[in-house]
Amino acid sequence: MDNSDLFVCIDHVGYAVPDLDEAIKLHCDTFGWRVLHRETNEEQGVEEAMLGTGEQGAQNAQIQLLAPLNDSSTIAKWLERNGGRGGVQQVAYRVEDIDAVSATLRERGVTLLYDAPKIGTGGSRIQFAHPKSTGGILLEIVEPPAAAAH
Ligand code: CMX
Repeated sequence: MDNSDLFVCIDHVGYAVPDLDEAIKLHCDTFGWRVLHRETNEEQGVEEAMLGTGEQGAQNAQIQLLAPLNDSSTIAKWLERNGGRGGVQQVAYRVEDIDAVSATLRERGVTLLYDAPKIGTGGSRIQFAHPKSTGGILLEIVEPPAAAAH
């Protein structure tokens, strides 16, 4: 796969937050984002909201607010490690073909967390690269559902 075919754009930046409603209020009332989508993802252990700007909504880069569903959530662990305060937990790159991109990254020595993509926000397909193989950033790779990609 050529480098120019790997990533489409930054899909979203994920913020770990202790309280989803409080975070929504801050980012919408103060910074002018709006909620595009809200859901609970039991498998990922998160309650989340995707925020967007402008008329284009999900076609623009988004912010993902991630609150822990329970104490064993990845987000609970992240918050604990960071003194209970919120912050940037991940950056997500949008791709058109997550299977091809995952194969290319594996060939290049990147450690991906899952054998096969899992289901993320709004039915997207997601994979993560471990921060130890990305220079310290938890990198999500996201293939949006077909209708949202175009
Ligand atoms: N960003 C950067 N570094 C991180 C990190 C993050 N979000 N989370 C952990 N790390 C670092 C730790 O600081 C630690 O570094 P040191 O060893 O230098 O201290 C190291 O990674 C720990 O790695 P680990 O023991 O393998 O794993 P953890 O239990 O800390 O979990 C990770 C890390 C990436 C495996 C876990 O967060 C994970 O599985 N993430 C993917 C799933 C996820 O984030 N789900 C929630 C979002 C869902 C969604 O986006 O839809």
